[in-house]
Amino acid sequence: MASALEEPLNLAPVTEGQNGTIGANGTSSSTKSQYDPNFTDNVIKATGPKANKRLAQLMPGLVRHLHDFCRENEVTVEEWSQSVEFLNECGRMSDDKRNEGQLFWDILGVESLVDEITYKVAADSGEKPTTTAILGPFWRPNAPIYPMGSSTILKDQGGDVTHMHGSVTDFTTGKPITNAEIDIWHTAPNGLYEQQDPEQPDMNLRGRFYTPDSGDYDFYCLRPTPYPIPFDGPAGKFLKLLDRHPMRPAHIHFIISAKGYKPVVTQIFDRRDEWLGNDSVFAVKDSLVVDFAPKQGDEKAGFDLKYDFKLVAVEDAKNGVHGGTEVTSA
Ligand code: MBD
Ligand code: FE
Repeated sequence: MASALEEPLNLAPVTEGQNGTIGANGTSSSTKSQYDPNFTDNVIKATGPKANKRLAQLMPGLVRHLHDFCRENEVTVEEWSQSVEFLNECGRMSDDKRNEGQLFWDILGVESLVDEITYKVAADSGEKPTTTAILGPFWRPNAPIYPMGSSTILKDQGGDVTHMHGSVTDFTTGKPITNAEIDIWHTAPNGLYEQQDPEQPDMNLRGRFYTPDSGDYDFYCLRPTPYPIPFDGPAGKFLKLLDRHPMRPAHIHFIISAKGYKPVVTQIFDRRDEWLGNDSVFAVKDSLVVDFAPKQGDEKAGFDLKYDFKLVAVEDAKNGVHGGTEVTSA
């Protein structure tokens, strides 16, 4: 074929649908479809042979769903512009203390869904259901490292001090796991994480603990408080437009990790919480609901919570053992 430069400029009409840009689009009587029937396929076909493999696998479905969605709902340019502004607003609002993009996916249930997909039990494995839960937008890296038995409470703001304890063991063998990291974070009684609240000391109500040979752990934290997810940004506006509330049931977040084991990201929920069945980010799972027991004889804590974490070794996970942590009540 001669090089394009040597050819005379060809301003003849492009064949219908050739580039996906000129087509029926409601003007041609040659097709029953209201829109260019080749448009979506042309967008999908634009992906080249050296594309990232996973993206090449994902994009046809994503483009098809998106295009069908726009066609089925007759989305207008004005509406689409609002979605662009919404995304940009999420971005502008986000920094190292605020993650509006994640919050948006959370209120649509998408983080919870991919959490379920990631950790789902193979239908025929017969293993106990996993009890992971979503990370959420408020985890911070490098929480302070404390010795066992210490408290994550850096400032007295009231609330019910809880002595939390239990063990970290291998899900398959039942053996204790040494040097497992327990990373915990939760809100203050005013319903704010420390990075949302200038009144709280940096890293308040966060901490990391490492298990000794016994695999046992214990520390002091607060019995958590139900709280509204931040609704001063686009995610909040979205909730209002959908006539939805922003409340999350009281919860404590954890990441449990140990060398050679699949890390577990999870949350536990207080059984007494009125929002348990109505979480604005859809993260509650039955097996993560726990009972705080009144505690006697400990002047530091009014409540006791026992919780055992069971991790699956990476090797066992490869062999089809799924599962993460499992509750053993006090
Ligand atoms: C949170 O505190 C949270 O844990 C999740 C998952 C989403 C929004 C706020
Ligand atoms: Fe949270």
